[in-house]
Amino acid sequence: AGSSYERIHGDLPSDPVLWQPCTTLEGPPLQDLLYEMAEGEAIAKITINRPTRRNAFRPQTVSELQRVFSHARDDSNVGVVILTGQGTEAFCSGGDQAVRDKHGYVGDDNIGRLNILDVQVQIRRLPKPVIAMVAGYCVGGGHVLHMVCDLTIAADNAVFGQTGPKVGSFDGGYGCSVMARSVSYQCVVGHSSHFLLLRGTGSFEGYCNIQIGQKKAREMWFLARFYTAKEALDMGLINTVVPLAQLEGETVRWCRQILRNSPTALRLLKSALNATDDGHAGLQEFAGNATLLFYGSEEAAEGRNAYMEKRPPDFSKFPRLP
Ligand code: S0N
Repeated sequence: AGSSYERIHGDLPSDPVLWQPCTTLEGPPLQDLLYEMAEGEAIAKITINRPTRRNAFRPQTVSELQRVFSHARDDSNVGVVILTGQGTEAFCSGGDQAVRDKHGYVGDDNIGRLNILDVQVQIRRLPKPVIAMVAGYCVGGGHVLHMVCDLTIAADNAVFGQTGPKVGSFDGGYGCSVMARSVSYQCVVGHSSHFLLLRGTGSFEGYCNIQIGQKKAREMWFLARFYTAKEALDMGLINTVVPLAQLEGETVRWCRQILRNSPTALRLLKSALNATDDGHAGLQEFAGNATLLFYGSEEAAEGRNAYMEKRPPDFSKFPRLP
């Protein structure tokens, strides 16, 4: 029984993952993060490890996030990345207010920085799916981090919200724009059925997200209320809610399903979904992928070979497709 897709691909294994510390990350040992790889599977897991501060990020945390996301991008053994927080109390509570001064968050070098914004861009542009695995509080700059991830899987104890106006901060970048453009639940269902056509076929079709959640975004920022996981799901802020005990198992199942699919199709879909909102930067990202694919063609090779062989290129055999 089951669909032909299921007959071809079989069931998703529900075996537990064996996490191993990443051994190929260069540089000093991580202080604020755990960075692990699933044994035998192309899944990386990044855990913000400051549970006594509800996994708030300080400059050290941000600098380590930059290092591990960069590693995950470059490592061809990684196909999907999970971002999470240590423990069940919090995914992340945003910037560490204890080290915030008038120039931003101050680290050991005494320089104020707002470089969590660079991490947001890294996640947005990472050419592999990034999944936020959320238990507990996901608030402030931590809430923005889950929003810039491609998917969010929440435990039933998760709490979502922006605190900025209560604590004298705000994120007017992705913190507003991505939130306001969050897809409604109805629209997500539409997209899922679209994905049924795409999965495993090695093809992709770019499409854009047109649902604007301006009213809810303004409510979330202006009132700075907290929302349950169920409310966040109904708003279209997250993808699914599962019992806390099943959070990692379900997240890994999603990862395994993603990993069965064409990495190039996933890469192009992510950049297509970004492009509609990201203006020049989105076009640049999407066009970079077009160039990457073109470099793999005989037509592009003819141009390069002709240059290297100091002869005129012969593009006559390449079709001018309709
Ligand atoms: C998360 C909350 C709701 C949890 O409540 P709970 O479970 O009752 O625990 P607490 O007792 O409150 O907390 C336990 C201990 O952890 C400390 N702590 C928690 N969060 C933080 C934090 N963000 N910074 C520093 N410490 C934190 C508590 O102080 C407590 O410590 P002890 O035991 O010593 O008392 C609750 O904790 C809460 O509301 N936390 C604050 C959430 C918050 O307001 N976060 C900051 C929001 N702002 C940002 O994130 C900045 C945005 C940003 O990053 C940005 C945006 C755009 C451009 C640039 C930037 C940038 O700033 O870089």
